[in-house]
Amino acid sequence: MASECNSNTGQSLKIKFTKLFINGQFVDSISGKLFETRDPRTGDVITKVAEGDKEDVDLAVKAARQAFDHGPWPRMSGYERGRIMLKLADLIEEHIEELATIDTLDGGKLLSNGKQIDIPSCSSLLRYFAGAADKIHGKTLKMSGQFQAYTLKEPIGVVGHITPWNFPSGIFFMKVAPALAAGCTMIIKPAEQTPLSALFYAHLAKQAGIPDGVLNVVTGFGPTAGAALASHMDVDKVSFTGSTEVGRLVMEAAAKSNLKAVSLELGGKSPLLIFNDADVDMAVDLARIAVFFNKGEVCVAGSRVYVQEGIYDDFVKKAVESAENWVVGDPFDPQVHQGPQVDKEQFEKVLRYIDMGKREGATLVTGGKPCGQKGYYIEPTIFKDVKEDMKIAQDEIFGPVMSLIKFKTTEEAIEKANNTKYGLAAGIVTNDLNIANRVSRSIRSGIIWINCYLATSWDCPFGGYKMSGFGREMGLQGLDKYLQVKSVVTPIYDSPW
Ligand code: TXE
Repeated sequence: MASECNSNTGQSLKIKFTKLFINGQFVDSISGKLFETRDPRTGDVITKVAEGDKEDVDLAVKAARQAFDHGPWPRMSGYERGRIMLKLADLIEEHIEELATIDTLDGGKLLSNGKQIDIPSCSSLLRYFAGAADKIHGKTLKMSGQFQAYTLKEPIGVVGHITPWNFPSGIFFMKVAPALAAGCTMIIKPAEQTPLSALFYAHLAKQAGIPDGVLNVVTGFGPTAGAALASHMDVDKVSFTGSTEVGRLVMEAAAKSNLKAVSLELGGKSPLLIFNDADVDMAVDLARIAVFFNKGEVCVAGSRVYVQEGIYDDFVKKAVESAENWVVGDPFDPQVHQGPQVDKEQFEKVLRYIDMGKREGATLVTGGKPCGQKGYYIEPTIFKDVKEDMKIAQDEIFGPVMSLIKFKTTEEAIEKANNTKYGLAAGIVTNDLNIANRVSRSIRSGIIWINCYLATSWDCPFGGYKMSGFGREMGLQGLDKYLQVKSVVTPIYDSPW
């Protein structure tokens, strides 16, 4: 199936892949059903995509099981797997423009970010884990008594990856790259809002030489296709990124089925703490990126901004000016900083929270309204005088909404920062090394940025504390979660040692 799409700025894109990818082939869903994926700039349908359900997941799992139990992928050397992954990385680089365009059209992400950040990071993730594929080693153990042992690191098996829509490419490879390196086979269920790039990656994986059945993509909805994957008896692990509510369902499904391994990367409400000694202009720039980058649809968004009382008023004034210079518009336009929210549901959710903030008594200092005649655009919004117990200070809004809260002392800042059910990230802006060290050790979250924000890389583990989930992605820890450890024990007689 193919269809033509034109953006406001004239790009023309032919959508090539809209079917499920199972056992190396693009196929219709068993039911023959299709669902629409929409352009968030207008709400118009881009194309229709095959709607996978339980029966399709069964087929994909069967293919992945066969490829794991009898196929070459887990059995070939890590070096050989790495070589094929490097080929896939090269193919992605050859298609940067097209892939970035797909994610912009499907998810409203800035094309410039896609070309410079999202898509290049996919090839980097593949290259990093390709390099690790032939360095997966066990250990030798001198046991007590007359035994010795060695450990084998083996791929965990068939993996189900359930991904969200905010980084359709990056999160796909945060999961797929380490799983491939480990020798796993897999089924990916991309978010229904942004299914298109995942299907393109399936096509490139085949071209790169990844054997049939190793990488399958089942597009469809969460409560059907996603739930079928999480509760499948023949899936050995499920790796999920999405909301905390659905993370709980995925874990329940895993527990109620075959106790498959689970890793969860969930929501956040990350604090950004700005101390009196900070350079206010620099802090404002960081806060703007922390909250408004990718239209606030970022799990680590620093949406609770705590500012120490000495610079609070100055910060508020400059933050408002800075938000008002943040350009909202067509994400294909290189002058634009913020595109539309991903869909109508998220657009309405963000507007509901803005309304709630006003009703709760926070002071709206800028933004607060949709913008444009059509599509899901929202003005960068700032509330000041936010109180800890307000919903806008506690819930993940996942939109361009900054909540400003004043604090007096470092102790108070730490207490407030930890006053959340989440624990994904935090930021600290100060030149005082003692404050930076003390606060970074006191905050319960998986990543702390000091005088920077959103800096991530494939070699830096990423994941949450508390209700932001567990398990780390990226880095060598990201590889470990796709590996099992087996101890092999043997008696040893007459050893001199
Ligand atoms: O997420 P869902 P939604 C947060 C953010 C956002 C909210 C809701 O606050 O506003 O979640 O977004 C699949 N069994 N994050 O509703 O539903 C679904 O098809 C198995 C934070 O889009 O969690 C999709 O592939 N799978 C987050 C994926 O789960 C199910 C990124 C995520 O969708 C399922 C996204 C089920 N029962 C949203 N139900 C982050 N951590 O970055 C749904 N899914």
